[in-house]
Parts: sequence; structure tokens; C-alpha cells
Amino acid sequence: MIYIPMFYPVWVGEGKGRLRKTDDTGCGRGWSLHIVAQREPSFRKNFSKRFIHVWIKGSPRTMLRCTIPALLAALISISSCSARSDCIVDNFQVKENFNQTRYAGKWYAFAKKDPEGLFLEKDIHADFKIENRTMIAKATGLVSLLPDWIVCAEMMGTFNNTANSAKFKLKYWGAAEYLQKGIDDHWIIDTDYDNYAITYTCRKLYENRTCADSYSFVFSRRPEGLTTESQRIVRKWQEHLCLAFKYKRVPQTGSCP
Ligand code: RTL
Repeated sequence: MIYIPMFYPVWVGEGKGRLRKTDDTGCGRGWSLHIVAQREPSFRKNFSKRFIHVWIKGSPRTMLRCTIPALLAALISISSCSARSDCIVDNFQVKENFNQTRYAGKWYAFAKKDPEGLFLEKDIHADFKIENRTMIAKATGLVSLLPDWIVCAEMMGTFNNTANSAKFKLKYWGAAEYLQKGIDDHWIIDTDYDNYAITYTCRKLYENRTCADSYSFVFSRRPEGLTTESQRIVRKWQEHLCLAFKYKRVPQTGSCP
């Protein structure tokens, strides 16, 4: 079956697919057509019908006019399909045979997609260790608790193992009483252990199993950032998570030791 790609606005997960201006994510800046993964079935049906009608009844010229762009679009679609997903959270891929020992050590946030509400803002770094076969981490980052109360929040986390080696239940709390605490899913989507990692958390699901409130970190082993090659890989995963163009760069100014 030939798959005919279609680009048009429709609700997907946490945002609408449409032509929009993007932030500087370290992953490209500018106007982008957000290619959505979920497509409205009635539109797809009508489009296919019209396409078949032109194919069978049209003149050779009309057929050519219709077929060449469709084939070109199909080719483009096939070549960029691998990272896409249906935005259903349970279907997101995670790192295969995730190795906690190789993941341990220091990571610097390079980019992040924020959840709803208060969150770590900048100078975010985390140190991962393994204790009793359980990954633990201490994260630090700047948070504005009030307009004139900005702190370097020290956050602790215990990553409880699950049946999937890359999916954890993260229990987190602040070193100070007034900081947030909670339990989040924490998925390692991809990492090469030495350069980059991309993590994903969905806090709230819509009825259709896409995510209503998520956060995601792109981590780098170096505070200076990621190589172009790592950024290319990460960008593919951001698309897979249906979060393309939703990330902001995380400045590393050294203000939180
Ligand atoms: C991340 C991985 C490393 C360990 C921990 C993490 C989560 C931290 C969170 C912090 C939220 C802080 C807030 C403070 C304001 O009260 C995922 C970085 C613990 C969720 C909102």
C-alpha cells in the first residue's frame, strides 16, 4: 500500500499541528510545518477517494499532475518516517537493554520541554549513582519560587526499577522542605552513554492515551553542549515523542554549583 502523506492542522497530544514559529531549541529555529502523526480518518478517506477517481478517470496529463507530487511526497515520507509515532504514550520506544552503570555520572541539561507548573529553569545538572541495584540521582537547577525568590534547588531522586530496564518510577524530593516532591514515570528514550541522553515523563494522559502533560530532558555529558551529530539523533527522538519544536535550550552559566 502506498502511503500518501498529508500535512494539515489537527489536535495531537499537547499541541495543535500547524504552521508555527519555533523557539530556539538548539534543534533549529524558524517557521516549521508541524507534521502530525494522527490523521483524521474522514479526510484521509476522502483524499484517497479523490486520488483514485483522478487516477482512473483523469486524462493522462491530469494523472501525471496528480501522481508525480504524490509519489514525491510518498518518497519524502518514507525517508523520514522512522522517527514518527502515533503519539500514544505506551507506544513510545525506549532504550533497549538500558545499562545503569554506563549511564551513571554527571549529565548537564542541554534542552528541556517543560511540564505544567513550576519546574527547574536553568543551570540544571544531575549526578547519577547506583546503590543496591537502584539508580539514585541528585539534581540541581535554578527555580523561581516567587518573582523575587529564586533558588538553586537541590533535588534528590530514587529511580525504582520496573519490568522494562529503561522505564523507572522516579520518587523525587527537595533538600529543602519548601521544594516540590512527587512520583513521576521516568523513561530513558535514548542514550549513547558518552554524549547524549533523552528522557521522557508523561504526568497526565488524555483518554486517547496521548499525553496531556509531559516533560523531557535532553542531557549532555559536557556543559558546553552537544555535537551536531548528537543533536541530529536527539531531534529524531523529539519527533518520535511528538514534542518536536517544544524544547527550550537550558543555559549553563555555572550559577548553580
Ligand atoms: C531529574 C533527573 C535527576 C533527578 C531528579 C530529576 C527531577 C527533578 C524534578 C524537580 C522539580 C523541582 C521543582 C522545584 C520547585 O519546588 C528528572 C532532573 C530528581 C522533577 C519543581
